[in-house]
Amino acid sequence: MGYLAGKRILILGVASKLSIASGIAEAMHREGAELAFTYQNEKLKERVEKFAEGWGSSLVFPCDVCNDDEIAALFSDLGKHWDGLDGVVHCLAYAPANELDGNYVDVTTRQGFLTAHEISSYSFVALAQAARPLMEGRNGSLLTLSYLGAVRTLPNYNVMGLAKASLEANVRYVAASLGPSGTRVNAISAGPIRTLAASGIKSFRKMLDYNAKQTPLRRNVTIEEVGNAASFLCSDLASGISGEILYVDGGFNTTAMGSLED
Ligand code: NAD
Ligand code: 0WE
Repeated sequence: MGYLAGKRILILGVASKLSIASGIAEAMHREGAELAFTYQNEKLKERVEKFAEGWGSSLVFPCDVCNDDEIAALFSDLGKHWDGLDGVVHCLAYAPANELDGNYVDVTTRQGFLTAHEISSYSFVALAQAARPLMEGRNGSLLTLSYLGAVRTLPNYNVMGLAKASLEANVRYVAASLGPSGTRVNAISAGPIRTLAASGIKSFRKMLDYNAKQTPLRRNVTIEEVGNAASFLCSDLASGISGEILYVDGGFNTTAMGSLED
């Protein structure tokens, strides 16, 4: 029996088979979880429904996290199928493309800053709030995805770095808030992975190559590896872990100079 048998988990952020959310769904399905999914907009609906079917699920709901009504409807509809919820996986982020290309001080705008923080950080506490009634008294957990740009600078990540810093603080505050009712709250800080969100980024290939060379494991991580860590964190095996940022990055964050070889 898998270590997520009997757990009901909602996953937000599947957009393609390359999505980190898809790696998480695959691992959680393997470990016996019952899954539900959301899609951001109508364009993604059928695709997400097809993926969901592959993971044994017909529970697929719309949810653009910018929309309060869609967040409310998501949990009210989910509640018609499930009498409780053991996990929510928040696997989404967005900043307007012009914010992620160029010198930070040159390219940052008020609206870009607000959008990045709204979608990439605020949405996490909004979902925690809306999920609370279904999660009450089940020792469940919330999980989100961060990146090292939250705590170190790198070219072009720009305002997304600030939004991830906010998201990581959000993890700690939501953990403090929901801990007394038994809910754990964590993040995985993943190394760079080629996904749809990454394919829009200039020089991403170069970054992946640099990263692999400078990482203790001398390679990049996969969505399968992130999926396994996510399954662990949402399982009872992680019952003592909350407010944590777990790096799944081959050790990259632990080095100041990874390698002198070229
Ligand atoms: P992805 O493009 O596959 O997924 C991003 C998801 O965000 C998509 O499903 C998209 O629909 C969703 N989204 C964007 N705006 C939304 C909104 N307003 N409402 C609802 N959903 C919205 O890319 P990914 O790389 O799998 O990204 C998932 C998470 O992983 C993000 O938080 C990202 O920051 C994080 N992350 C990615 C990497 C990487 O290198 N790919 C590394 C570390 C962390
Ligand atoms: O968090 C991310 C990517 C998030 C992201 C990606 C896009 C591309 C398309 C947010 N918003 C958008 N907006 C778009 O229009 N990562 C950790 C992957 C990533 O993105 C980078 C990186 C890395 C790594 C951007 C610049 C530099 C490095």
